Amino acid sequence: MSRPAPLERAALDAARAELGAWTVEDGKLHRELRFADFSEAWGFMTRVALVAEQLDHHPEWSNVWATVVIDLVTHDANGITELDVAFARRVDAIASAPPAARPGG
Ligand code: H2B
Repeated sequence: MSRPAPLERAALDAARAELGAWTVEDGKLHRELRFADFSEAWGFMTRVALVAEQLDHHPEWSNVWATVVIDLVTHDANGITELDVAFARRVDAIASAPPAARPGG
């Protein structure tokens, strides 16, 4: 599949204005999310992982208990592309959805 080119400065500024929870760190879209506990953080990551497979676009991310840190960059393009912006929108939608019910909880 062909990959888009890195965003021009104006397009990147527009994306940052739209994606209020994200910053640009080290040439990557960056967001840190804090959940109530590990279970909610992991549930979120599971949903995001399914999107990553669906889009064939994968985050650099880490999890420490209730915190998830995400960095988005298109490795094939060596920069931030429309794919990263689209992925960030999906992350935001998942993050703002109510957490799933827990068995026994
Ligand atoms: N994810 C990200 N973030 N950047 C890529 O360049 C990328 C990817 N490339 N996921 C994909 C997989 C590529 O390796 C496969 C072969 O399509």
